[in-house]
Amino acid sequence: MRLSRYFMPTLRDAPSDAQIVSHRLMLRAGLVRQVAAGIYAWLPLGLRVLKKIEQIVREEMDRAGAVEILMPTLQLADLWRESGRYDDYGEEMLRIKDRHDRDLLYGPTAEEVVTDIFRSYVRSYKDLPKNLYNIQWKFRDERRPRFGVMRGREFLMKDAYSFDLDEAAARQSYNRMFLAYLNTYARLGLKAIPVRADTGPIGGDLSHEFIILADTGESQVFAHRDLVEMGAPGPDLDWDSDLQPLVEQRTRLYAASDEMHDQARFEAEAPEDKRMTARGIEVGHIFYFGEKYSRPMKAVVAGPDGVERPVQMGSYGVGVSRLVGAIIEASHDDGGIIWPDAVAPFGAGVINLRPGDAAVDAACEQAYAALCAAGKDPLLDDRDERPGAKFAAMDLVGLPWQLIIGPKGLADGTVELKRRATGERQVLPLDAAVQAICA
Ligand code: 5CA
Repeated sequence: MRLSRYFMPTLRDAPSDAQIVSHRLMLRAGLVRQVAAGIYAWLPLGLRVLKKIEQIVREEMDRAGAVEILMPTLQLADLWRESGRYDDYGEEMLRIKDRHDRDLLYGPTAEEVVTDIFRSYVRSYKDLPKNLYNIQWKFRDERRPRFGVMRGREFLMKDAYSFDLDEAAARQSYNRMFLAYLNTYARLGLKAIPVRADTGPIGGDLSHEFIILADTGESQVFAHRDLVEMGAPGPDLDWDSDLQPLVEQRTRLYAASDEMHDQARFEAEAPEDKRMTARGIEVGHIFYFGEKYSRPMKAVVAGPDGVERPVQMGSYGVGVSRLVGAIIEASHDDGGIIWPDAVAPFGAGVINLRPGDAAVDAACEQAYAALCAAGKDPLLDDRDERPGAKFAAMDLVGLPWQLIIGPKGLADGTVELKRRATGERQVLPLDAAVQAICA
């Protein structure tokens, strides 16, 4: 992409109401634009990051055996009356009437819709297990939308729903999602801690939140330090094997968010030097709730004995749009964002220090073509701007590599290559610089 033709409206200063660094940087780097309180338009750079996160989440869901569908944002109130949640949900639910005076709502989650889909087609244990997920916008009329996309009213969520014949099978489905989440966050360059959690309005009795550590996080976490150091299981899991030992390894050590915290247990289970208390951002939440929806909504399956019973369900959410902010909270410096390679909006920035200079233009075009051919998706800053402004913009938007090409270096046959994360700079021939980016 050539910046002269792109739309990347960077700002020198962030609006003063942006309280946390990720929100300020998202506005300054031109990732999003607020349309109404807690409702954002995604600008080209932000959309690229959102799509990359979405794709990683999708690949890890698919790997763990979940199947993608797409449910609508608008739902019928009648389905929620069946589950009994229509009246319980309260003011967070955005309620709408259509021209026929039917009650609709903008879905805050989709247990009812997916249960209705399931019960329409599946009747037998032979079709189980099933896990259906979608990546779709949700709306919750939060009392205090804040921190930009981190606590929005409209936000993008990946929500998966598992269906099993009995509790043991449902536990296996839960474990699959538990481990798939750890792999997902690891690919996003994040260290997420699974903590025991309250189930809230989703209901049920087994639940974990996935929290990444950040000082600005809304959640308080209490955890055994060894858990923080424990890695993700990795993609080469046999997803059909017994996953309980891997999950137990990660749930044995104390970890809880504020609502579930028990100080006496924490002190008994973690020696003092291993006790970590920190703030964090909830980037995922998984629930096992058994028959909470299947029983009232009559989603039943026949077992091998021919007897029908309510299907056992769980639901599994990832805050896809929240992750954009969360990743920035975890990875930035005074100059701006530092994108992990996996989600960077472009693989490298090429800075033309003197547009109009034939030799510099030619070298930039050569680098741009080579990086395109290698699939590195470069962003070429070919604008007629001062070098200082170009450096600042490139640091702000945080692409992993900067390839800086100017007349002085070219006279010696060299360009400059900067790694955004470390600030490390190398002076080397153009080909070698392109190779280093592609390595
Ligand atoms: N039905 C379940 C799981 S599918 C559910 O709705 N879970 S949830 O309420 O915990 O939401 C899932 C994830 O969405 C949260 O972990 C969080 O990362 C994200 N999320 C929730 N509310 C917001 C919000 N207001 N803005 C941005 N992200 C949010």
